[in-house]
Amino acid sequence: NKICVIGLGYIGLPTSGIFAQAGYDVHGVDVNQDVVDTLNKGEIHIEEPGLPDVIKQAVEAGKIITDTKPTEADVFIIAVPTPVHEDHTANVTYVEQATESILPYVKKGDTIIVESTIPPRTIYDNVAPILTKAGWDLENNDLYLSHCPERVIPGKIMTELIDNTRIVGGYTEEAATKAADVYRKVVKGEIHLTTALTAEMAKLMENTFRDVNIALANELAKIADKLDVNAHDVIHLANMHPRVNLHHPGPGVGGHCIAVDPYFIIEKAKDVTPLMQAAREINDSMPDFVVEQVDKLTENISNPKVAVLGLTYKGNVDDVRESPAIDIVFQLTNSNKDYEVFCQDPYVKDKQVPLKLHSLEDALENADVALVLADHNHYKEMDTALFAEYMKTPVVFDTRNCLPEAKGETIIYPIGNLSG
Ligand code: SAJ
Repeated sequence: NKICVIGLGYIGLPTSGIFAQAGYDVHGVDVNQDVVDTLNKGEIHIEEPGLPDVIKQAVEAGKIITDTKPTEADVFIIAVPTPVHEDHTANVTYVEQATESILPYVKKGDTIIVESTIPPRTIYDNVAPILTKAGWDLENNDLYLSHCPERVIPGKIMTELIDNTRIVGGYTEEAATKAADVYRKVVKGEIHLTTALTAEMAKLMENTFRDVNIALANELAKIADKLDVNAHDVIHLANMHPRVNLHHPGPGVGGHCIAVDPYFIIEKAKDVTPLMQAAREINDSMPDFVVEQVDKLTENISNPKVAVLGLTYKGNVDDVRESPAIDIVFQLTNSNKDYEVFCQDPYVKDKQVPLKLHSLEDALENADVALVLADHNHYKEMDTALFAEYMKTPVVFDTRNCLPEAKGETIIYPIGNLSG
């Protein structure tokens, strides 16, 4: 059995690894020659716990071969990105190009699965027409086309790929059955069969649910600032109710999923999505709110030195894409308050960001304020005595509510309430 995986990023590469482990011959495809060369050496170009060993073993055993072009296979999995245009509409070009790229290689009876996150109706309106134009009769299952959205969380991809439930949305019922058979070989979680359109919407609603709930928590942080109440105490107590699960406020929603996916619904239903649109605005406004709070904390200080701890979009990952922390750093450095900003992040390497990175001690040394923007375990387990030891004034603004209790003279402010 042969699988051809198109797109070897955060989803395609782990998926290739897991199918190779299950005994499949995997032909991985990436348009980037450097990625192909790296993988054929048994090395990897992304960071994800557990992934390097799986890929190394599979490449050494000849179970994964990588190329810039697809090849004949029984199953094709498309896992390419769907970025957004400036106007927030989805760019499905890569999905369309990936579909076109397999046309010379597909044969009757093959299974084609799109895992990329796509706006509702993309399978029917964009992907299927490419295949039907090439002469394949999808209604009669010449090819089995389906959408099986990925739902794994960065940092835990290798376990979630196996344990999570999967939604398998077929172009036809038979297509869903075929795709489910493919995943049954590797997935321990339940597999639910539905239509391609329902699968598209279910995936998008999962991330939208989270975006809207985070917006509610962020709005609470702003209310807390106005009414002088601690938002985290409110959340902690409200969540003791059996049917309440308030999310956590923070410096904004980053990453390439939650901050993007609601737009895929909004673009198809602009008039009836005021809640989703407001949630996006609220979450996008958080970097401004954080900068305003830093302004307040440094009100009487000229040329304040700010130590920024954490640049990634969330804790314990190395991903800085769409990270609100980067936005905050640039707002501070470009502000007319002459901030001196020293950034530190245990996961981020110099070449990933157009910023100079420092050690924790150098960042804190003589700083007026420390600003925590990612909830890395390093900070959760940090000795808070370090703040008083290195900083000029041990004032800490923990936008993630992740630090242990303050020791000595250190004051730790939560997001939304500068009176603590
Ligand atoms: N965040 C908050 N407050 C919270 C929770 C999260 O501010 O209470 C922030 C995070 O710090 C981060 C952003 O939201 O900046 C998103 O982080 P996340 O951990 O919620 O999600 P992602 O983007 O890493 O992964 C999500 C997951 N979706 C859901 O949990 C519904 C994952 O399962 C999906 O596979 C992934 O999107 C995707 O690829 O779509």
